[in-house]
Amino acid sequence: MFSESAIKKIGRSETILILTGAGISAESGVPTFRGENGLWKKYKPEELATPDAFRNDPVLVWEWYRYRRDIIRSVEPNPGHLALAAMEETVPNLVLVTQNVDGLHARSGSKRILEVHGNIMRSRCSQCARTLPADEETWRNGVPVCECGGMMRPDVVWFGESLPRQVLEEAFTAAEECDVCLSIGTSALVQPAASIPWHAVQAGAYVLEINPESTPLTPHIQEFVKGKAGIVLPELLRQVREQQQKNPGR
Ligand code: BV8
Ligand code: ZN
Repeated sequence: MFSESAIKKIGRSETILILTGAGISAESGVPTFRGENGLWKKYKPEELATPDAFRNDPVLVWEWYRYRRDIIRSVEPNPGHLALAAMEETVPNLVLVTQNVDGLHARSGSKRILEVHGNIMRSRCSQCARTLPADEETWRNGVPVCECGGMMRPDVVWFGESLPRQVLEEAFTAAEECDVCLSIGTSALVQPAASIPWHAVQAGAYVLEINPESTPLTPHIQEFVKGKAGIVLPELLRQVREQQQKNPGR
């Protein structure tokens, strides 16, 4: 499944940057964006995950986000999430950048997480920018309202919106400083998040991609492992641990 050099590189690395996409939550039962049972099947991304869609029909947009929140509440992190959380225990500087808004990395125990597209379980006031966790929202006529009277929106980054600058800069810096980068379960299409592994490529890091299908990133990296994150990641962790036990010096 993995080359000897990949196992050695990852086993010795002190600085790892991980980018995950919807694919790592697929085995938990959270539909991906573009897959056969993709979230976008009924709607196009441009139709719902945009400021215009929210301006035109906030109740429809919130229906879609509440539907997704219900799915996320009903699922558990899968062995792929858990393997990344376990990895963080032994790698001194591991940064986990996720495009996902489902919060499953935090629920699986990962700590150093950068959520570049926000978090669906939080809402933000369109007027005063106050944020609230989902279970503290006050709903009126199909949308949550803020104490200030403003309408609240899901605290996620929509198409056409900028990513949180601070978080994105941290992700790019981590990509430029890492010696190993893992790109997992992402179609590597959505910018600017998709360019994070490119910064690692340009900085000369060892880049390994785990995905059931190749992506625009695949031709430019050191190793492509075709497979599901929930199967591949626990096996990767096992082989790295085995290699480290055989050769204790990093
Ligand atoms: C911005 C939060 C401008 C909301 C999301 C043309 C060219 C280039 C760019 C653009 C363009 N036209 C428009 C743009 C910009 C646009 C963009 O990149 N569009 C794409 C579609 C071309 N980007 C933006 O709009 C960004 N903002 O550019 O602002 C700007 C600039 C300056 C100043 C002001 C404004 C904002 C993008 C963020 C959008 N928000 N999510 C929500 O969730 O509701 S994006 C959303 O889609 C997800 O968060 C995720 O990031 C993305 C989907 O990507 P993936 O995660 O990769 O998911 P996907 O389904 O695509 O792939 C899943 C993969 O998993 C597949 O490869 C599959 O094979 C694999 N898989 C399946 N099962 C498994 C698996 N892998 C492992 N294991 C498995 N079991
Ligand atoms: Zn407010």
